[in-house]
Amino acid sequence: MPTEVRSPITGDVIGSVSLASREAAAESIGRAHEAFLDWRQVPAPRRGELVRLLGEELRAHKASLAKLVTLEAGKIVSEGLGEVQEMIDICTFAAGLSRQLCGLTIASERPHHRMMETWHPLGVVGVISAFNFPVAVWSWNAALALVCGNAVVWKPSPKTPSTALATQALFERAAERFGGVPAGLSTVLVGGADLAELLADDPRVALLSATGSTAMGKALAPRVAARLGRSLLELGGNNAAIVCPSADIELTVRAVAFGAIGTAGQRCTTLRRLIVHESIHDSFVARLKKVYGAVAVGDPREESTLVGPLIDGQAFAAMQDALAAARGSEGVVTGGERVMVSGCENGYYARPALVEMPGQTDIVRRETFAPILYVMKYADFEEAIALHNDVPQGLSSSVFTRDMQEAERFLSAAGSDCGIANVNLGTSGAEIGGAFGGEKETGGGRESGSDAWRNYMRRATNTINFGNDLPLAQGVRFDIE
Ligand code: UN1
Repeated sequence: MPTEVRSPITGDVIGSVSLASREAAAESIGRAHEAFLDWRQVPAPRRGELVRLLGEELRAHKASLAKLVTLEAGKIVSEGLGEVQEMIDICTFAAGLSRQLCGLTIASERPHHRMMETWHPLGVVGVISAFNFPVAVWSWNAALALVCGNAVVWKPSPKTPSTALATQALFERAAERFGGVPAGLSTVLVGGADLAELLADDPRVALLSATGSTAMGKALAPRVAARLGRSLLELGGNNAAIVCPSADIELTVRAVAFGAIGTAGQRCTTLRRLIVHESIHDSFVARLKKVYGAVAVGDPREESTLVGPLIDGQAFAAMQDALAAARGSEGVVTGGERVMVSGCENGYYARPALVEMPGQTDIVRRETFAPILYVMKYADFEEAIALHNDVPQGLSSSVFTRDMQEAERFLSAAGSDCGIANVNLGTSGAEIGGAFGGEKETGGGRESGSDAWRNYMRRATNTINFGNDLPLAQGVRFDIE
């Protein structure tokens, strides 16, 4: 069944793609499982070679894939390129990692015994990704999953299927150059929630890695759990920054602008709450208002544009609802109105909104996937941290300060409760080298760098006896003679 693809830039239909039926999806999972059975026996560094080749294809086609990201997700040119760069970076990382999938060697309490850990491939990895990072999120999962010896079945957002199909085509080129890649090692299934549920329910999907809203995670995770499968969740954020009296104001303004306005507020790491010390609050807000009033909203293909469109009319309506709720709780809203862009009249463009809030009301505690920044005041640093943590989500966070004590307190066990905590930089735009993800309703998953690869493997503990006796652990005696 074909479905229309629209560009958020103009709201126009730019193509159509076929939706995968449930039967076809189940068949793809089956083929992926068959592919896994072969792929797991290919030496990991050789698997890394496939991912290195994928990185080469991405490098060669960076500009055109980025253009497609711009067209389909509405990202500005530089952010579209940045998204593909993240893909290239994770391929480089994963190719190196393919020679470092190592476990521990552990001292045994028994004489002439040795213990060690071996990491084995896991199985089929299901990847569900969102419209806002239509291809990078797949690559964080797929690059690691593939070097770890797994097969990948990808259900991209139905709002951005073309970028997924283009990425799959690049994968196939890399596979062809590699030679002998088992059929079905990586597949794309275009479809909606029914296919996500199918991936969640199928016991052949060893790991389901899902990126998107908390509501989506809450719907899928229990299904995976019901079959005692594994899930890796990267869900909603409600990221905040604390701006302290000693902060470098110019640096902070730039960081806040990129964090809150960049990607039209449609990153899971977007800065959504700002907690500013009362002594600098008014001057800081005045400075921000100037930026908000001047920032270029428009066609993301134009070099001067910094804020492109929202993904669709629904996103714009959700933004307006949130602003109405904020006004209803005595919030003072600057911006937030629709911007009509010539030639793009059916696109939904909005001026980013700055909302001065008297406190952290219900609407502030919710994630609205739009460029809305709620600003609140604080007097005492501990109070700021409490406010910071008093939301259901726990993805990314920042403190802006030159005071070492404040910085360290923010990073300490009693500080930010997020998976990402930064000092003097924004909440968004993380590098692939670190583990990416967050706590609480963000879902607890970690993707991308550091040791996130372990999510994509199963651990075996091995004990080897190289002696002639059979000593038992814990000194247990069991003499049968
Ligand atoms: C997302 O929005 O789903 O840290 C991920 C960032 C990007 C990833 C965002 N590297 O903003």
